[in-house]
Amino acid sequence: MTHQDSSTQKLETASEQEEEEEYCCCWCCCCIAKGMQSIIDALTGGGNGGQKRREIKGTVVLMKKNVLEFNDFNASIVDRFDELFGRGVSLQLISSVHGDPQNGNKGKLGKAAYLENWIPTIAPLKAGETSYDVTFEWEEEELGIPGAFLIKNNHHSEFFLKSLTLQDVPGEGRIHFPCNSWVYPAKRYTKDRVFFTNKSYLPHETPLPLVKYREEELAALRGNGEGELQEWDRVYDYAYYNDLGDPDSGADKARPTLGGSAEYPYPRRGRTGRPPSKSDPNVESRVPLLMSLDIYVPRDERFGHLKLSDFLLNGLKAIVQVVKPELEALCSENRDEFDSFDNVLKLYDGGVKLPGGPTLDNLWKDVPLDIINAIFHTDGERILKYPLPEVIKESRTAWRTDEEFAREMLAALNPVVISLLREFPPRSKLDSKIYGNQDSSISEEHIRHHLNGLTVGEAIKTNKLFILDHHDTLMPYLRRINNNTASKTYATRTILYLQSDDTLKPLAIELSLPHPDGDKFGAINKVYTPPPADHKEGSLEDTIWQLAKAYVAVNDSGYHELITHFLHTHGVIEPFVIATNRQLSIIHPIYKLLHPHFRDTMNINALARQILINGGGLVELTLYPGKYSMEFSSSLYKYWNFTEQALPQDLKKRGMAVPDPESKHGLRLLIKDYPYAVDGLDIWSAIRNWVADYTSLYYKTDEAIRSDAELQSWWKELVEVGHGDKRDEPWWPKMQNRDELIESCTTMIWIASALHAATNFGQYTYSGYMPNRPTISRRFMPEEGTPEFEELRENPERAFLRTITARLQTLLGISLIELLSTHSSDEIYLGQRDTAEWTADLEAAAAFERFGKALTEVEERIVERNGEEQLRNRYGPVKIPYTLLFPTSEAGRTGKGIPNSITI
Ligand SMILES: *[C@@H]1O[C@H](CO)[C@@H](O)[C@H](O)[C@H]1NC(C)=O
Ligand SMILES: *[C@@H]1O[C@H](CO)[C@@H](O)[C@H](O)[C@H]1NC(C)=O
Ligand SMILES: CC(=O)N[C@H]1CO[C@H](CO)[C@@H](O)[C@@H]1O
Ligand SMILES: [Fe+2]
Repeated sequence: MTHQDSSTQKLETASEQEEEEEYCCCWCCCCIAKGMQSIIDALTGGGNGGQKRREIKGTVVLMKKNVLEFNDFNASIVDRFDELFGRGVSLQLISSVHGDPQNGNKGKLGKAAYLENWIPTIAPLKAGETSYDVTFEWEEEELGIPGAFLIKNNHHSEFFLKSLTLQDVPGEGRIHFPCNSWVYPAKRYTKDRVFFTNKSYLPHETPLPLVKYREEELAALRGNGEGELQEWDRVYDYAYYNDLGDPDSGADKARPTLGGSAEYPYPRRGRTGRPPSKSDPNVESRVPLLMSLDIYVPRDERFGHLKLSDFLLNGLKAIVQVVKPELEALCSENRDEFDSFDNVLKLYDGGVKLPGGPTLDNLWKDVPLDIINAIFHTDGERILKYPLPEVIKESRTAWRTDEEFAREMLAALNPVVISLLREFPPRSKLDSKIYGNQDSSISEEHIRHHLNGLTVGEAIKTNKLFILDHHDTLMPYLRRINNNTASKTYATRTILYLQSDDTLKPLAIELSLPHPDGDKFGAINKVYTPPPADHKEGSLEDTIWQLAKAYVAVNDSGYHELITHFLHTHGVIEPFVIATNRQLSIIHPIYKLLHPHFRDTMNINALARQILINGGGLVELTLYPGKYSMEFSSSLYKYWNFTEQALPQDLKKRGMAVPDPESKHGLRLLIKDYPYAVDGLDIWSAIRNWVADYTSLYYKTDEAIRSDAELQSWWKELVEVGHGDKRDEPWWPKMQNRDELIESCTTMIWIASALHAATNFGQYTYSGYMPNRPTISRRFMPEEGTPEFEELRENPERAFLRTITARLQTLLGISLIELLSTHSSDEIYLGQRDTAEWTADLEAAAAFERFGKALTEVEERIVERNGEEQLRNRYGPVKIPYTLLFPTSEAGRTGKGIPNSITI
């Protein structure tokens, strides 16, 4: 502790004592005393030797705790009891002009003021905000213009402080302080809570009296790295994913720690500081599942809004606590199989009757019935009803066509893997010393007659061949998955041909297994081709081809959930959330730019670690890599490249676009009707223009970037700690100029908003009907001469359904994705903010308004394109328009809408 720090502390103690003396036993006494004082002041010309003393009127907006928590009856009783005694909330303005030399030149403090008209609410459980008047005494000459304020909560329970607004500040007019923070009783903090106005300052431009407050606030948010963090803590810190397993419950529940090793690299998550497990000191103990979903996240990361918290928490709780055991009981009672597609369709017509019974009845107690009813469309009868997924709304069979199979690689949930085929046959990048020959066995003979007379060489040269390549990523895991889980699956390669109408036609599917004698013998490949054009539906050839496509879909759906969705959006963003809050002050312009894109992300990720991606969680239960799911996700982080997450870079890398100055956005798409890319580039450009406009207001030169100490610490920590396992990658931007700042912030915003939306909100649309995108395959392609092969011939539907995801996993899986595909009613979409007063800078606000307009124009273009019949990939045989990158949405499961951040 420096000398200066200790003197500061002494002074603070002194000022606290002063306040104690002023403290009155009840509100009324205070009011009377204060009123008397102002009368005396008025009579004597002010209490301070003729100083010009003014009153500044202000309004505080806050929400009380019980408004958000229906069931927290204890809190509301204590709260009301407390109000009778009139303990207060005190506020002190802080000067932005005059420092106190005796207090480290920190801005001088005004006199404490108290909330007035704190009227006990008549209906204390009603949701919403309440406003309170507050009147500050302010010695204009001595204090100048306020730039921040201190607040102390002397109540027993916390409240959510939304904002303070001052009217008629001399020389300034209106001043707004956005707060959006939970303020706990004063004893929870070592320093009083401080809030700043909505002005932005680069670090060196901060008014001197505010500098110390700025630094202290960041230090408080960084914490000291020690101890278990508590509900009221606001500390942002890093940890490995060492909380997924539960070794105390047995060796089969243990999972490797992800992050911090070359073997299992992973992005960091938020630290909770929970004690280690008993069996392994390097593994964090878990919160017992049935007790609570209360995992520490910094207080203001916890859902501060009613709708999402109710909806998501209760929804997940209901799935794990009620639906899962019910379904397990049900599926063990009956056989765990669907026998026909009709049988599957009954899910959506009649629903699933849950067995109930005394043991199960008990489970329902914890989750309010109205919530279960609302979320699972039950009606008290314990029938789970699922809405009809869009993919089978128009036609019950269109999903099985080759055109739809291929189209979903361009316009459905996982449109980010398909790439241009540059060499034939496709070669593997796996190390042949370890994996032997992993090159493809697809030959010219397999595909030649589908190329409209072109040779394979000519088709490659004219950019007509594409590939969905799920070979190299999976092969190293395949032996373990097939041997140690219930899954029986393949690594896959699918070759597609681009037809003149811009649709893709699958020409060959290769299914590969590791060699039974060992990796070094290479892969065992089998190639399947579509049945002849005159084939009969349900014929043997047709069934085999449908199964081959199903294995591809299985592979793709695992990749989608674990890599595209969780790792590439949820997982990689969390370190940005942490680094930003630790290193960029809330008054830093880049903090203001990025903060909306971090809303709720730490919280949903904490829930995910608790019940989705944990050992034995819903992800392991419903996806084919089973207990290797997160390990597999970690193995793919090795290939993650931040700069490549920029959409234009991603498209170029996959060969889906080439630079072309003549084309819109400077890129020519090789498949013109590639809905994800077409709409995505419009959104990308809108974000980039906004980021460039906004940052240019604050950084006039590249030097300004280099000399911004907070910005430099932010980036350094993000790279070296947050993504520390990849700190030595050469591609990290060095954050030395404005271009790097613009490109990096655009990429971050893109990942958190559009990329996540494109891969998240169509989940039920396409996967709600499991045969379209099965998540598990339970047996291999039947070989001729086996009973399974006979079944394939005799009863193709049953054979298909016995191969893909079983009934229990299907029901659980679609319950989950239905929840995850839904927007809560208080979602905030790209181009929107929770308050118009997020910044005091008029130019920044105007730039933001232009961003909103640009997005509205993007919406119009999307609607137009969806109306153009020749753009066949936007609808496909299933007739689902491509809306996943349509910026706004209503609440509910709409298949559109780009929330600012990853909230679900
Ligand atoms: C296959 O599984 C068995 C039993 O789970 C195990 O003993 C064996 O080591 C596994 N082999 C491979 C190659 O993973
Ligand atoms: C990372 O991505 C950038 C941009 O696409 C690319 O230029 C670079 O080669 C990539 N680096 C690696 C190591 O993959
Ligand atoms: C989980 C998953 O989807 N696995 C694989 C699907 O196929 C590709 C290509 O080999 C792999 O990279 C994925 O890992
Ligand atoms: Fe998500």
